[in-house]
Amino acid sequence: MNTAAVYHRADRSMAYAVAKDQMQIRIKTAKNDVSQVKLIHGDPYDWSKEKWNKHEKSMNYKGSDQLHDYWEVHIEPPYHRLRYGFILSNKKQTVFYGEKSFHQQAPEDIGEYFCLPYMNQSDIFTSPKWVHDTVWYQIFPERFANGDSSLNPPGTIPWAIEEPKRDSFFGGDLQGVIDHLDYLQDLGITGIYFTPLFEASSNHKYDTIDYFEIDQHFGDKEKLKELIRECKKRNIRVMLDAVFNHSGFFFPPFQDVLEKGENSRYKDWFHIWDFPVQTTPEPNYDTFAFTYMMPKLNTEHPEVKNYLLEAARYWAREFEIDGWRLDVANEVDHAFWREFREEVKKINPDLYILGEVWHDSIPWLRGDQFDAVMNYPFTTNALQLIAKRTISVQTFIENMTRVQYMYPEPVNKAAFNLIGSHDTPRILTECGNNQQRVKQILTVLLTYYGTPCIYYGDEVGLTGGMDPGCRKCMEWNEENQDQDVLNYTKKLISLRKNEPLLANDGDLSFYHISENSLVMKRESHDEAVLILINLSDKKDTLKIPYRVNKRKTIDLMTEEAHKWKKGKIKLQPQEIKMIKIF
Ligand code: ARE
Repeated sequence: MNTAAVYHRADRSMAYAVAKDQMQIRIKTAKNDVSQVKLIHGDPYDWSKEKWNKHEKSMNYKGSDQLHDYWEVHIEPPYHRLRYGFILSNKKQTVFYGEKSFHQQAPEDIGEYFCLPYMNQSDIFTSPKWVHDTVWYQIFPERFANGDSSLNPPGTIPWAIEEPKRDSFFGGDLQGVIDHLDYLQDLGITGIYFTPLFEASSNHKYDTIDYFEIDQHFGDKEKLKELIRECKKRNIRVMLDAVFNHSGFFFPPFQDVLEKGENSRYKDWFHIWDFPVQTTPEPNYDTFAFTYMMPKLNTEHPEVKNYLLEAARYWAREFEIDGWRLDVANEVDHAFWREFREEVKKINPDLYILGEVWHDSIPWLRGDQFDAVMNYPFTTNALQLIAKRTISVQTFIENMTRVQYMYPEPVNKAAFNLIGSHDTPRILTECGNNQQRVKQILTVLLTYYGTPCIYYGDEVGLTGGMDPGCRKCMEWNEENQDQDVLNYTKKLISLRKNEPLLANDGDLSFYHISENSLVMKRESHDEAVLILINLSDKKDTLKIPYRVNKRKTIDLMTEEAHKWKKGKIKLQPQEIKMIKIF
């Protein structure tokens, strides 16, 4: 047995409470090495002089990535505490694996076992329940709709008459969003994520000048209140974008430092290397990336922290927003985010805290900082398999399984899944203008667990490369909209809303039974939905290893009974099927 590949740690990703009396324990072993894993567990205080009163429970094989098999088990320790170890077996040997080492058999010394000392309610990772049922729509306000031309910035270009450049303005504003809320309600989305709305000089507003003011070209606070009111009428939640890692160049405190240098009362609000401050040939202060126009804020400074936390509280309290998306969240200190969470949850315990982190984000997802992160690993893998065809079905399954087991299940079920954003090329462009591939990738997005987000315009076939290409004006002329993809998107959102298994009631796993077709399974108790996508230009017949005899099955796309032929499903080239078994 490859014991070097066996890994477990009693931390928040492999051993955690999902409820006061429900523990989830995971372990990973070398791929195809171990045939059985048993959890051996007992109460830390329930052992007699002779021997510890131990119990055994088989663990379930859940899936594999390139190197490991993943095993999982739920247990309900009566006294919310636990000592435990693992009995691993394959054809050749059986070993015990505990906190200290391997043994030929389960040791008597309780100190050899992993320990979960007590499951306190406040240590249990929770995210707002409403998020699990939300379908998001991301709006880049400058490009969604121009509802009030009196607000147009100087040099505003007529809507959509040309490709956006880095410094283009087309006059999108909040009134334009209000004017199209019926369109969004008809689409079926139930949450809007706005990129920044606050006063800033650029068209993207990530260069904040005033954290307490709506950008004059988007509208004003009354207009935002009207928008949020109109959204609430339509059961649409609203999430704003907080840019706390850096300010804009024209943020008055930074301007004060530029003017007064070391004599400025704000000199410690930023990471200035030395004075006088210079911006060329390179800035002599920390910035976002290498952009001198975005000086990094010193969020460890009490005045900066209090200023930004007041902004976070203000918009949550006065405008009853439902969520904060946190820009460049991974570069702000953890202490700031812990206090941020405390403060905003005091105002609204159900406020969704979404961090923008493009890499392994477990340091922010232990329950004390973010509720979720933007799931860019999902984005990358979905695009590579379906849009670009640069990875195989097997690699996709292995990559997604790896991501699944990097995080506790409650984290996966609140993950913000996206296939495109204002920072990535448009999915239709990534799919080589292949409409069927867009439908396939939208299917994966809207049947995956977590909370899905559609980037404005993807539903009507907007194209575009990297920023600024991916920020074209929304297409409102129906003749130029891809009505087929629009209707398909509506259908998927409706299916997700009406079939809880497709949202977050069901576990998620993959069947690797074909290299041409992706097969996902959403399952809860004795019901399941199979999502089958034939990625090839050939027919594909799939033998489904799921007990279907004497079960009702329905094709969710056609709403007709599905006739199995000896447990096989035939897919036409590029066909998408969703079969419910109940
Ligand atoms: C734009 C261009 C730049 C150009 C710059 C010049 O994209 O190429 O150099 O203009 O001014 C905002 C604007 C952007 C602007 C940027 C800088 O929206 O249009 O850039 O400001 O002025 C990383 C960060 C991630 C960040 C992305 C952009 O980790 O946090 O880079 N995303 C947020 C917002 C952006 C915003 C900013 C940050 C700044 O969502 O919209 O940009 O507030 C890999 C890496 C990621 C990397 C990702 C994208 O996957 O793992 O870390 O994200 O690529 O590059």
